[in-house]
Amino acid sequence: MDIEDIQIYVETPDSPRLDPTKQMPSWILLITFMGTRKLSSNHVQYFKQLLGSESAVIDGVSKDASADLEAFNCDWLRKYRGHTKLVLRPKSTEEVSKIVKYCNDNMLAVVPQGGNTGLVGGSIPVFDEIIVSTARMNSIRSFDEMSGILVADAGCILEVVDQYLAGRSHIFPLDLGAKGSCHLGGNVSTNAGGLRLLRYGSLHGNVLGVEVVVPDGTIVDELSTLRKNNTGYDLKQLFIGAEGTIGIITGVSILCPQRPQAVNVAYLGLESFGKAQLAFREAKRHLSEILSAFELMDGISQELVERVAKKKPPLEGKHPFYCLIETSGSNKEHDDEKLEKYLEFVLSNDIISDGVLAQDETQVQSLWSWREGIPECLNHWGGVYKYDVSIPLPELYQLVDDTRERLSSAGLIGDDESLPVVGVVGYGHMGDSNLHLNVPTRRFDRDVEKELEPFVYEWIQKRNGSISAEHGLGIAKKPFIGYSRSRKMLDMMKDIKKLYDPNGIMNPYKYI
Ligand code: FAD
Ligand code: 2HG
Ligand code: ZN
Repeated sequence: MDIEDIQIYVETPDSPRLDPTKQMPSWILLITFMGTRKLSSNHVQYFKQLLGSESAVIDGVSKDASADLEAFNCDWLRKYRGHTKLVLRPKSTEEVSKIVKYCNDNMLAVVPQGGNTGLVGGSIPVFDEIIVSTARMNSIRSFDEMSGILVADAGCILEVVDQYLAGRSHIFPLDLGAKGSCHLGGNVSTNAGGLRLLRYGSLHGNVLGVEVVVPDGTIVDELSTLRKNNTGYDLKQLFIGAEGTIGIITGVSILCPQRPQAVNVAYLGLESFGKAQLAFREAKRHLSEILSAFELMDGISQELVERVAKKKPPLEGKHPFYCLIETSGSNKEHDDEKLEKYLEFVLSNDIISDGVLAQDETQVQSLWSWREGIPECLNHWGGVYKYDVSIPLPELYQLVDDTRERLSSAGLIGDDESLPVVGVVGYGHMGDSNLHLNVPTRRFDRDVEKELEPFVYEWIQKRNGSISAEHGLGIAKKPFIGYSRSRKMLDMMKDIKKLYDPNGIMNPYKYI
């Protein structure tokens, strides 16, 4: 895309609102002008004194620190680039509070950043906003083995916490491919869904409390460890999925289930999406309480993983669709028997064409890698257009077929290096009716984008689906929220933002 193709629309409090449900070029950059100020060396001096240690401040204002700032200014998809000149890495909630208060008093814009694995550009500054990273706030505060309630700093890495819990026979109720880097605060702020939502439910149910620094610097300590508390509005829910727009989460309290003693994984080959739906229906019937994941991968997703990761596929032949089923329970014999009966049933009734069952932990991990490894493998070429949608199950895959048809008719897909699109791929959390439509490309390309948007969003709107099932809005989906939410809901969201962040310093230009 050329720079002159980018249309910048500056949204001020008085300007007419763009209607995202009307056809609008997606390369428009929507900027809400908040009137925040520019960073000076005096400001940096204040933060250095406040945080003391050298490693707590990456200062690109008084010197060239571009190499150190690079990882904070660029997202996982290599699609969004910020221009921050200052990264602050506080160690405590009190430090976060003082930073935020100072920023609010001085009208300095802030972007909270956890593991920077978000997929909608939410963790990257649009201009030179200050990044407040939670990386040094990484202590587990308490864990009660009786109730399974964990209280931890927002900067704890998900996988580290899960390992801690494994040593205490518990499991974190969220698991996702980015677990080695993402932070609990980022997980809660994006209301991440992940691979086992089917079993453990959403963070809206599992998070019991949050500690948050709101934009005026006040520390709101709502780190409840109660499962039940019906005393008034449940305000913590506002911060779950708020993507850093009304405060910085500094601590979370969360209910963690007992770790299952028996885990089985099966990887199935199927001839159609219709059969995948039957396999899912039968999985619920045969496996009911032990079913912990039901994931869908189409044939092309697995071919691309094979091509990029250069490994031998789990099944001999090629199949149009694959499903990964996981069971988690407390009695190996009982679970094995149930799963074997299920596999017998789906094979003998021609629902699946082939299947393999993991025999040990290494094979469990290996089968999961064919599902979890998809996003990384698709990132192998120039870039990926990503749509994370929720639509009723019967039509879930139709979106992939229709998108493929559209891009083929436009002559944009192929093995020829001159064509932009490598393929149109569908996979996701079938058990939650959540599809990931991914279009890996050799380069971000305006012709591809014109075919995809608003086509995909209109397709979803017609089916009353959601344009963002689990990844959030960030900057990528902000202009399109109107496809899934009514004007009234948008107005109420804007009222909340104005109420808690009247100066507009928290993660500006994004979300709503
Ligand atoms: P970041 O990327 O740093 O930030 C995400 C957003 O939250 C930003 O808007 C940021 O400003 C805000 N934020 C971060 N920390 C805080 C805080 N402490 N307080 C307030 N706001 C904060 N997502 C899913 O839902 N399901 C998946 O299965 C899934 N799989 C993934 C697999 C891969 C390989 C990758 C790269 C990403 C995946 N994601 C998935 C997306 C991403 O990992 C999640 O959204 C994750 O929860 C983000 O956590 P983070 O710490 O990296 O947050
Ligand atoms: C997953 O389920 C993640 O693997 C990432 O949500 C999906 O990259 C994507 O589109
Ligand atoms: Zn996902």
